[in-house]
Amino acid sequence: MAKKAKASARKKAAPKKRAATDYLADIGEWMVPGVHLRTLAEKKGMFAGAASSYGPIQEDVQFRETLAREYNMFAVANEMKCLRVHPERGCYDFTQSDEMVAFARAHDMQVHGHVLLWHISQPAWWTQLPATREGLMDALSQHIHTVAGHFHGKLYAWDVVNESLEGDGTLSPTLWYRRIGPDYCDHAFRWAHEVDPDVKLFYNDFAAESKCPKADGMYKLVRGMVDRGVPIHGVGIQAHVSVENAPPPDELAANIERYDKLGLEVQITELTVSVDPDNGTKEERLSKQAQVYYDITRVGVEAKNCTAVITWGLSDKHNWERDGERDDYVGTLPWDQRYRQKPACYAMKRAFMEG
Ligand code: 9MR
Repeated sequence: MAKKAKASARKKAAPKKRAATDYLADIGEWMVPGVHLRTLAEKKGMFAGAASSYGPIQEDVQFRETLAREYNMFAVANEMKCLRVHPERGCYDFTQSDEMVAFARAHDMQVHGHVLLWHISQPAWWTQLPATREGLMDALSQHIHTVAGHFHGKLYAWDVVNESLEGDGTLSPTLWYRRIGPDYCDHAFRWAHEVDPDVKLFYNDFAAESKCPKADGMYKLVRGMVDRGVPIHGVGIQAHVSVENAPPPDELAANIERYDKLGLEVQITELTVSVDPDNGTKEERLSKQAQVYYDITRVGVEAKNCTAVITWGLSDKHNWERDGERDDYVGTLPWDQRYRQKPACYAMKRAFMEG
């Protein structure tokens, strides 16, 4: 994968708004065999990624084929979480996560690992540890050393710490924060780096796309780590957004750019775009959704330090945000329930081409 070496020479114009109906009118233009997301992303020195859990890859041939054909990065949605790989203290199970990494390697996809430290999807044994700082430090370092060590050399990136911030930008009062103190993130990154010095280590969070206290809190947290010499290499901006409250492209661009000044990579790690089901006809909603996919992807393509745009899922058939069985259902992902490209998918492709 070529780095985005020529990116700085590219024009940094703000994305221009496309007319909302363009995608529907222009779909035919994109029906060209061989124009896959991964091909377009590779031309920009980037990754087009999708996250999945084990089930769809195992059971759904169409899912598997679309993933392998269209994407050059794969994010493991659930199977590297502590609950899955480390359900009892000292008992690890990498069966599913290993199969998923093997699938990605067989199809020439890089893997974005998720996640070493998150207060959700934790097994109960963490709360039963002796209530000392040392006890928790010991358990946490063993977990990170074992899991990051197991995947040594096999991943492009790890989300080391996920969603540790409150809406006001301060650290949440999680178990780690209360028992270890605010430097628990530093330790987590250092432990991961000790066992896999080549994997890129990311801090990942949501609702930190545009100008807001949480985005500033995330920047402050990350800048502090850089200043202290903590081995952090990137920031994941999740981008679970809605049409009605989409991040202004200029704010997202400025947010990504400030991490470049710290020497850090950024990835859009969990992109989904929901749309109010009562907000217009199905066609209008698909079109508005496509505009947001376009805007976010284009900002990523134009930012010299953004290396991936990853959607949290691929097809609305396996959509974690599914909202019932309405006939005019518009899911949040780029492919519909029958693996047809939605306007959102064409919009991502256009953004990779035009950015
Ligand atoms: O999509 C994931 C869902 O299947 C899991 O049940 C849930 C809890 O582990 O996590 C979801 O993924 C989340 C991700 O790990 C972190 N960012 C928000 C994602 C959506 O909730």
